[in-house]
Amino acid sequence: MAPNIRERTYIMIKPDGVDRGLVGEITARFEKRGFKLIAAKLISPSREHLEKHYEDLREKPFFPGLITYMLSGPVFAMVWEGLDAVKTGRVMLGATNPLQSGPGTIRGDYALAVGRNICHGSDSVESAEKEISLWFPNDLIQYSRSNEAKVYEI
Ligand code: IDP
Ligand code: MG
Repeated sequence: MAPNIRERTYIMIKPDGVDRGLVGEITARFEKRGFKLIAAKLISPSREHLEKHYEDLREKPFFPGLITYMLSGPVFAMVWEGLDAVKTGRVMLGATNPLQSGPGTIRGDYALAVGRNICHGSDSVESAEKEISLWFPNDLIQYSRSNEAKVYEI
């Protein structure tokens, strides 16, 4: 099967990342790696919206604190497309606990606490699809890039 260069992932800069001025830095990493930007917006989501986004974690003891943290300011929501975007996005983010994230990863370079780990990335293609439709319910724009044959062997 041909490699899927159209896989999409949902990446979000959390309120601490926005507040610390890391939007450009984090966005630049995905751009420079070769991923294609599909959508981006700065948004202040409601509590209900965040509870839906994190619904799988509802029973966790840290859930209330997580929602309070996520409500502390706007988030920068993005969709990125490219080869192995979901898995590679997670590798670029680093481990959930920044102390276990290697240098060179976003969390490994800019964060120290699990509850202030500055970014989110979908953990599977299935959750990426759910998250993209939750955060970007309207049709996403379509465009082609001139550099695709420089990024991929096509
Ligand atoms: P992920 O963001 O790496 O996918 P998840 O397990 O999905 O990690 O958890 C969602 C978010 O919840 C984490 O990014 C982190 O902000 C927060 N979180 C996870 N585990 C803990 C914890 O033990 N204490 C506090 N916050 C946590
Ligand atoms: Mg997760």
